[in-house]
Amino acid sequence: MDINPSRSHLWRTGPGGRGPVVYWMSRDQRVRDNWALLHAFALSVAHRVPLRVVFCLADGFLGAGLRHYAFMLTGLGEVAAGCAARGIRFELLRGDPGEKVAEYCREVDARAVVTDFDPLRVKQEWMRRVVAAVDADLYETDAHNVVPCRVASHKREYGARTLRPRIGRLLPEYLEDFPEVPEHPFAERGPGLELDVSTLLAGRGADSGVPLVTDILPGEQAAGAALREFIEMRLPGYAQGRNDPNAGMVSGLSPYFHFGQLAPQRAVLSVMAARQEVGGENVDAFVEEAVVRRELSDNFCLYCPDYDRFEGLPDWGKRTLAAHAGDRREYTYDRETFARGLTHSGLWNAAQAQLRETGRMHGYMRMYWAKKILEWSPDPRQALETAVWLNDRYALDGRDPNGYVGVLWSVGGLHDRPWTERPVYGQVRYMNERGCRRKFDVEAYIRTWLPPDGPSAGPAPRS
Ligand code: FO1
Repeated sequence: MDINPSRSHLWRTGPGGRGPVVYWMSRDQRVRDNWALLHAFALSVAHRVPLRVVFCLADGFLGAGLRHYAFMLTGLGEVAAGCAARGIRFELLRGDPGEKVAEYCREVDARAVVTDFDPLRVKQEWMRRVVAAVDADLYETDAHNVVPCRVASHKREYGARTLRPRIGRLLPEYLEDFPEVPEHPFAERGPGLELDVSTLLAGRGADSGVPLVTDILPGEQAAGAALREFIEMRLPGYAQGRNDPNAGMVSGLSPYFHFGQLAPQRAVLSVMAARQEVGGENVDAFVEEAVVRRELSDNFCLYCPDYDRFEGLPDWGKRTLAAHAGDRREYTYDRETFARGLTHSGLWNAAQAQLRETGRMHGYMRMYWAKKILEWSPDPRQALETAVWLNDRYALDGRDPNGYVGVLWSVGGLHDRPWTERPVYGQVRYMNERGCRRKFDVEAYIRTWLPPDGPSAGPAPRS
């Protein structure tokens, strides 16, 4: 089982102990198609020791709520079973990962440690603390990107235009199929760890304003089924239908990508295999989203620590928004009003209802939704904070590089270019309801998400 070594970054070397190799799972919460797990598996076999998989449950991860933990923990239950079936022990730790994972590695006298790559500040900080505390080799393996983020570019890229050719050149080397994870030769038997999801969730405050998501199933199996369903039903019209929120032509895969229950690389391999049936333009459109756009998001978050703040905007975006910060706003709302969908716009309130009720929103609507927050907030800095807060609170795939970049693109022109100057937006690309009406049946969308007899607004959120 040879894993391309350039998928891993060796953060430290050390003698290591006489215990197992530890894979500290965090972003890529799956057994199959996981380069970090495969790398740890290969290391453990080479050292003739068992493999352990640990996940540390951090309380209050960036404000995540019951909706997110329920989806994630159910998926982890499947990971625990998948590990046990291969003679690999899965352990669930709780608390501050920077401390608990280091403690665990010392307790089991880890031979070496592998963790998966995640560009978010909090994750990089956790990893640095484990690197400092554990005297063993520690590898960070990029299991999320097809072309490893640290290989694709060593600096913040200006946009898709500058990253795309670099990805294109490297794709043939990295877009390979995954080896299966076999039974471990140094298997550890014992009672498989049963994740008691309901007990684990009981500890969290139920949040009336953010209902559980029930219309999609979490976990690796469900993710595989969602991918097959997408390829059969929606990929054939993907390139066209991508901008029609009523057509439902979304891949619907982003929650599975976010929690690592599906590898973007698996999705790309499967979509490319269907090229004959579904047509090249649809495959290319999907690859652009799942590879170029997604890797550009990781690139931005890795090389720009202000990825979720006004400071992270391109200079032209900051300048133009500041120049128009004093423009008169026709409407201004605070974030509770936005959260409850109580603006003057039925279309915007419908989009917020879709996000609040389902934890997902169509890509095209997300752009319109965020841009109106810019237009109807007192100032651009508050607009950005509101959009990030709403997205992290309600979107199943919030707290993700893709989400932060999407918001900064919409509100401040990140990875976009200057457009015709206008009030409030300055040269940030403008979108409005009339543009939506040209693209899709707005009335149908509003009827779907704001049914005349349904509740007009969600309950007041506890901020
Ligand atoms: N990663 C962890 O290692 N431990 C957690 O407890 C954890 C909770 C969590 C809750 C919501 C959410 O959206 C993400 C969460 N993550 C957690 C991180 C997640 O796995 C991804 O790594 C990042 O959010 C995407 O970069």
